[in-house]
Amino acid sequence: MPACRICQTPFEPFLEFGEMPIANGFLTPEEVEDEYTYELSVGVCPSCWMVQLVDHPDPEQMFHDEYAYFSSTSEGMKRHFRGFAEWVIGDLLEDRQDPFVVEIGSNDGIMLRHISEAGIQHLGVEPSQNVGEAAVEKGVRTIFEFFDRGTAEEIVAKDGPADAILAANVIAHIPDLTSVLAGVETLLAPEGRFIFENHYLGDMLDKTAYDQIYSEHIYHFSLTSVSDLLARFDLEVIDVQPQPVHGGSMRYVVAHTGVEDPTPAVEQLRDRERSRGLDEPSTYKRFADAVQRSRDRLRDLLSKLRQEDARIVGYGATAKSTTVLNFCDLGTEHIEFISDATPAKQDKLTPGTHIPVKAPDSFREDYPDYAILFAWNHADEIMGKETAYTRQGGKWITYVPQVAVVD
Ligand code: DWN
Ligand code: SAH
Repeated sequence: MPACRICQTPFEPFLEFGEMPIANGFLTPEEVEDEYTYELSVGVCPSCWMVQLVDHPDPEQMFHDEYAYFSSTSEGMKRHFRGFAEWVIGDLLEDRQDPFVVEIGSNDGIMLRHISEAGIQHLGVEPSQNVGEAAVEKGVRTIFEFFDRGTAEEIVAKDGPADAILAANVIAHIPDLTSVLAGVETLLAPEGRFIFENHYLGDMLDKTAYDQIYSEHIYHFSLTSVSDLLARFDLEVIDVQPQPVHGGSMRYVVAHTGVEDPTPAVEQLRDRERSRGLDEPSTYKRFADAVQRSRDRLRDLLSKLRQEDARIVGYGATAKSTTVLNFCDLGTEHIEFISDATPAKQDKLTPGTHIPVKAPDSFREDYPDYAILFAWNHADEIMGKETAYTRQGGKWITYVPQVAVVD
């Protein structure tokens, strides 16, 4: 039986997806033969309630010099991270003399560019060289490393302690959280703040968003599990701020223990998590049943449309779509190609299912009958710019929170 990575309590998986490729492992036809796979399954620890993958690829197999996700591909995310940076500059660092900001997983500089433009001392820690180079071009000071205890010690020795450590959609990606939090404990100034945000477990369960479960998402955080984890260090959550991005995220504001009293929002969320049953195994069983139903409905809908000779394409070659496509066993017999604005994904094949990824021009030149929205978390932005498609009769298919056709 697997054991919890945080507290070593044995647990059983509640959902098994079978063999899966790396979620962002877009590949060329020549690479298909040697494609790497692993068994994707997820469980919840019955002691600290951390939801986690049983098995996962090594971080170096996922984050390297050809990482496919460039954060700045979405205008909505650019706005979100500008707002995040403005809050850090305006509120958090307001009274600090010559502050120093570190971001873990700074990607293409979507957030840190604003800290840099404000003339604030900063450092991005980013192991994926290609996306990190895009940040350097925006004036972001970057080191190409995986953040862990060792990296944190090197940063403190060279640059001193950090007034703010920022991390978006990355802490849940790092298997060895003990090393990460020991690093944060060391690097964070006595009065500093560690602010991280991630997709939120409560939203994932409520929306049956099982596509959030893939190779990079080793953990699915709740306040309950995060609090238990931080209590093992000199760290505690002092505020929680729900965010609408990525289908529902949570921002956790963390300080050294005892530095500041937690806001009432922390206790309120803790109560809500108890009443919504995040610490009850039956909650996860219900989610697993809902996932099976969602898969059957999506498969049935796409098969029916194909029998009617409808043309279906995908929109957004997301990491999330790798789980949906492989778990629902969807290939080119269902989906002709997937449109994506990321050059690094274009003219490649989707992991496992080998559906071609094409530039948005291919979508616009010959509209399909249906477009399945794999980037459902960017629905407003995408539907907003593809109104010509809808006007001429094109329909959207979504599957979160439920399988549906939208005019
Ligand atoms: O946690 C993670 C999040 C932050 O980003 C990472 N592990 C990997 C990645 O996950 P994802 O691929 O599911 O993220 P997105 O933001 O849902 O991906 C959107 C995809 O859709 C990108 O490939 C860009 C593309 N896109 C597009 O083609 N046209 C997006 C928009 C908004 C568009 O208009
Ligand atoms: N923060 C960005 C990027 C999220 S994708 C955003 O929210 O849009 C996850 C990023 O974390 C990738 O760029 C990946 O290379 C990076 N990453 C993965 N493991 C890491 C680690 N141990 N330390 C620092 N960055 C890491």
